Amino acid sequence: MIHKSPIPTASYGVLVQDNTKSKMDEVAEQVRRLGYAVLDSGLPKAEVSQISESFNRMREAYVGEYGEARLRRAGEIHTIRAPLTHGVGFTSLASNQNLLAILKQLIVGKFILNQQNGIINPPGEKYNQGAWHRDLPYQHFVSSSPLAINALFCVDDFTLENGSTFVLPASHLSINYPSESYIQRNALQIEAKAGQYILLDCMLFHSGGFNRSGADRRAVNQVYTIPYFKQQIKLPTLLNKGSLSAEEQELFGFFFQEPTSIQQYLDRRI
Ligand SMILES: O=C(O)CCC(=O)C(=O)O
Repeated sequence: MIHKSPIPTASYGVLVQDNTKSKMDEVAEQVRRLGYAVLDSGLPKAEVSQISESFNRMREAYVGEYGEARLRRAGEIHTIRAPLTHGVGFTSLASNQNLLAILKQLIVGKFILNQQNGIINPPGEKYNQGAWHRDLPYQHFVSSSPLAINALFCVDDFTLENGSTFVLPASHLSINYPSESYIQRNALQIEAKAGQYILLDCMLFHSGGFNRSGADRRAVNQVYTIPYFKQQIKLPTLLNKGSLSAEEQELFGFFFQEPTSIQQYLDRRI
């Protein structure tokens, strides 16, 4: 951002101030205040390329399995549900250590992965994420700390041309969806590199942009919530528990499934 004069450093009348000691603290503070920030995954370039290749293979297999016509009818042709249940590479995007460190700062207490989706923003075409929404849709409230965070992993660079994500800064702190004129005056488009996460407080209004480039713009979102929220798809029934660490089992919801009987509830209490 360009300023006409230096940003003042002095203040008065201040009794309480936030402090940051690291880059991670800065990211967390920005998510709390503005509702969005960009976070480095720390993944080497070679791994990001592998994810990019796996993404295309997974997409082909997914469309093969569920059928293009059916996915189009369901408005799902640009989405791949639950990539981590399809095989290689995508579990680690959901349990990335930089990401978990930030989530621990942002969400008070325990959290689980509510959903993971491959998202394709196709060139020159509308798609299902290209409209303003909250990731807790139909919800109108403010909370003092986030109940849900979306971490959108950029498989490709997110650029102004290929429809990188628009946000309405700080809109997670207001109940209503703002007026048309407010949106036009205050929307910002975020740029990020392949291998970075765009973090969004799930109550922040955001929208994918129109892709004017010649290529797909791909991403994998992971939405984390406090465990009181239902998962989009019951992940523990689709994952091999034995292949996951204890931390991943907790993260993917294995310990938070609702008991199916009073007996099971009582057994768990003991
Ligand atoms: O595709 C995008 O830029 C936005 C994705 C999105 O809206 C979401 O993950 O909820």
